[in-house]
Amino acid sequence: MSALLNKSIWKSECKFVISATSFNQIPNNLHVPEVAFVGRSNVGKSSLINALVGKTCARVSRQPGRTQQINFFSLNNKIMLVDLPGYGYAAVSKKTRELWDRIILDYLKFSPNIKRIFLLIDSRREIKTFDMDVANLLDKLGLVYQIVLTKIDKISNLDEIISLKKDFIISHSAAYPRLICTSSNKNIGLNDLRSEIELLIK
Ligand SMILES: Nc1nc2c(ncn2[C@@H]2O[C@H](COP(=O)(O)OP(=O)(O)OP(=O)(O)O)[C@@H](O)[C@H]2O)c(=O)[nH]1
Ligand SMILES: [Mg+2]
Repeated sequence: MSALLNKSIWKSECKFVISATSFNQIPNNLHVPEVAFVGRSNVGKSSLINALVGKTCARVSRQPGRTQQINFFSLNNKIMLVDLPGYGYAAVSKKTRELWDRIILDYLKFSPNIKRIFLLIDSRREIKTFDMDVANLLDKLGLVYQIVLTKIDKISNLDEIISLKKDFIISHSAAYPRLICTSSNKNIGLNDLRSEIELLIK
């Protein structure tokens, strides 16, 4: 069930603000609440941002490893949607993987404006070691994250999957209790996610 949506935010233009390949390239004067989309390569982070704003802001690809920087997109200067590179993509060099992991971790640890982290999990896949590592780190840092299932148009056993993911949520102290199930392709769960984001805007 979604709360009332403040449609004006979602009707406003989604503006690309900046792309950063390291934490110190991120300007420290943004002062807008941020929501970050984190997850394995190819899980659907960029697609979900595009679906939320109703246009192609973020680059999407069938090949994992599409997003290679942190990209900031602003909605009416009220909220920043932050698209991160994916983790766990084996087909890039160790050096590149380490670079992406570093920028993801630095951003999560040091960004002052993060209001919520959406930890995306492909509904067809189990929660993997990398996801666990991120969740454990966020628990340790006390940063609230919310599990978002992606690509639910691809599955037929949603109830079973929800129940497994709920066990994961219960066992993680910083995991926000509400699970959101989405499909960017079929526009499922987008209003649920939009209303969560709206609650974070002052
Ligand atoms: N069926 C289906 N496919 C999706 C959905 N969301 C994304 N995809 C597909 O999954 C692939 C990866 O999507 P991206 O949005 O680029 O994934 P990403 O997490 O940003 O990937 P990286 O930038 O490489 O980390 C693309 O081929 C998308 O079309 C969805 O809801 N349903
Ligand atoms: Mg991407």
